Amino acid sequence: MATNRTFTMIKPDAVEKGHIGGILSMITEAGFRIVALKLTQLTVADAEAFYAVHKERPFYGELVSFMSRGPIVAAILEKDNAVEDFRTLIGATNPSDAAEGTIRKKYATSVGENAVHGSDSDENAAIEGAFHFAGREQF
Ligand code: DAT
Ligand code: MG
Repeated sequence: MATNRTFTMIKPDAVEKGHIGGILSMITEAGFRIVALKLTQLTVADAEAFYAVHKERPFYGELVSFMSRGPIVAAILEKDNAVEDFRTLIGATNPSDAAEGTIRKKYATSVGENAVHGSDSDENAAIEGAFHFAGREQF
């Protein structure tokens, strides 16, 4: 069953470059409501677990060290058709393939450091959101 929430992270590259405000503006201007929000940092173990599905891929080590190297912004977003519409808003994984008007087109610098995460299914959105936010932190 489709739900109306997704989970996102503004990744360490975008936080380091000062793009938190710009990215949150694109998100809210696209019609998403922020229902949970925090600045936090993934431990190496958190990043390994979050990206466990990629553990056999050659870029896994680099991905884990990148995602744990500095603060991220974690958020839960609400909108009709949230998961799919947010994937459209962020654009392709590789910013050189990302469409005009997408967050990755504007802010990402490489396939490895691509500014934002967006959940790929309703099930993962629920798991990823619950990892970061207690029920009383979700509005
Ligand atoms: P997405 O973040 O668009 O869902 P994904 O789930 O396939 O993409 O991969 C997760 C992250 O792993 C991605 O945001 C960046 C990194 N990654 C994926 N493919 C990569 C590659 N070929 N080289 C380096 N990093 C890669
Ligand atoms: Mg993915």
